[in-house]
Amino acid sequence: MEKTFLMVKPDGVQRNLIGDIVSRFEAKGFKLAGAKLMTISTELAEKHYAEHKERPFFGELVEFITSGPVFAMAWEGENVIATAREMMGKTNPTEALPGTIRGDYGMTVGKNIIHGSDSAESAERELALFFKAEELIDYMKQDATWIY
Ligand code: RTP
Ligand code: MG
Repeated sequence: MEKTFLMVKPDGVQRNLIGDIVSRFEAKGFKLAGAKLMTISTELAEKHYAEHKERPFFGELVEFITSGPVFAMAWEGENVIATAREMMGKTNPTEALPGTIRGDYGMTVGKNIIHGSDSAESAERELALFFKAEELIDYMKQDATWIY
């Protein structure tokens, strides 16, 4: 089954949104495969956001994502990578639709509450950066037959 890497950013943690965000993905029918509260080192932040290294906002981005604890998560389910991105909403919260996480809670592009992998390649790379193999749990959920 497909897996993605999602992370409540430091602003989402400070604004007490971890529970709401976890609830949305649980209620949708996705399965949590791993999660931890952690502080990101500058080295990990630079690796995670390596694709943006040449962008003018790279320094601010790294500074922000390392500025406080984040809630890192691995979620599993059919088409979870693209569906989670839809549930997050557009990168800039001013363009994100109501009903999406960024649309409901975000105000600026720099503090947009949540990160989600944007492709299968990103998901694989980011899950390996943030989780050891043994931190991802493979288990059955009783409600799976009522979802699929
Ligand atoms: P993310 O990687 O954090 O899930 O966000 P995303 O895919 O929706 O957006 P991406 O293009 O990957 O950009 C990464 C993060 O950089 C910040 N950003 N700032 N100042 C700016 O113009 C600007 N553009 C992007 C955002 O916080 C974005 O989430
Ligand atoms: Mg991105």
